[in-house]
Amino acid sequence: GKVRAPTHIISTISDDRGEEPCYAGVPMSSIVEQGYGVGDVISLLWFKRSLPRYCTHFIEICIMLCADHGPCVSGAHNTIVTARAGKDLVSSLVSGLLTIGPRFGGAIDDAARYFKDAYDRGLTPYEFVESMKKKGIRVPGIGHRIKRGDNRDKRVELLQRFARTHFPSVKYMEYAVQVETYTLSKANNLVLNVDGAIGSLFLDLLAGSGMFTKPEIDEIVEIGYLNGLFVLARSIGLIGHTFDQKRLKQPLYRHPWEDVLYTK
Ligand code: Q5B
Repeated sequence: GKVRAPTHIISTISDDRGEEPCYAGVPMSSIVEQGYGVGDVISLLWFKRSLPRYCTHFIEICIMLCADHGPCVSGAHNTIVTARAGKDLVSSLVSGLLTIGPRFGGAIDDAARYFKDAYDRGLTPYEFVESMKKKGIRVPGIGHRIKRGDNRDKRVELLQRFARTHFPSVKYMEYAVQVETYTLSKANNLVLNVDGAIGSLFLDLLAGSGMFTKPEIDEIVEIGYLNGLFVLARSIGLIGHTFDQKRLKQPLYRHPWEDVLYTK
């Protein structure tokens, strides 16, 4: 019979060998002609399936509202400094992207992991938060540099409103809100932030849509897909900041001496 030489790469998400590229088996002509959006393309290439419209709409809302948060956040600051050093688009972009991590924008996966574990084990918010404190771990998805209990993050409210209207269940989000109620009783800056809102709501999307088996959900949470949403979204803003600095012909950035505490 036929003997197939062993391959060096296995790929399951896309195929460009035919007349047109296919994403998870869906040809590009269907994607264009049937009016697919970015949320549908993410569903195909990340999750290898078409998701219901409310899910793809939710993904698109996450992308839109994480696209930028002004010039002062870590990522935009790095991108601006890099662009002003005369570097190219890709260098400026990755310089900003490299700041995304556990403190800034990259807490979505850990928020999902910890909220899921705590909810599934039936921990009360008090037990969850205090157990994290004992371990010396900050609760991912909680806390913000400028948002407060009396100045909530509008993005979080928008996500919550959408999910309460369109999702079959928001049990993980409601748990995250209960955690926030407890953390806010400790300090006014310990709000549910955008990472925590997306992390908890994506758990609800995975569990409530009926599109994923339990082992698939566990694998998605374990591998950590969700920081990808912030990385993808914020790239839009970081590219914008690069163009902005170049358009403004901004000179090399040098931080002012007055803003440094020189000490021994
Ligand atoms: N404390 C975000 O901290 C921040 C605590 C906590 C328990 C917590 C912090 C944190 C978890 C990671 C997370 C995503 C570093 C944030 C984002 C995107 C963004 C950004 C933008 C955008 C802020 C003061 C006291 C201390 C701490 C305690 C703080 N957080 N305790 N669990 N989670 N969160 N990141 O203000 O007793 O005085 O020692 O790590 O979810 O990145 O817009 O800027 O779109 O770009 O620096 O929105 O919360 O506060 O470090 O001075 O802490 O609160 O232990 O207690 P801060 P600190 P104590 S969204």
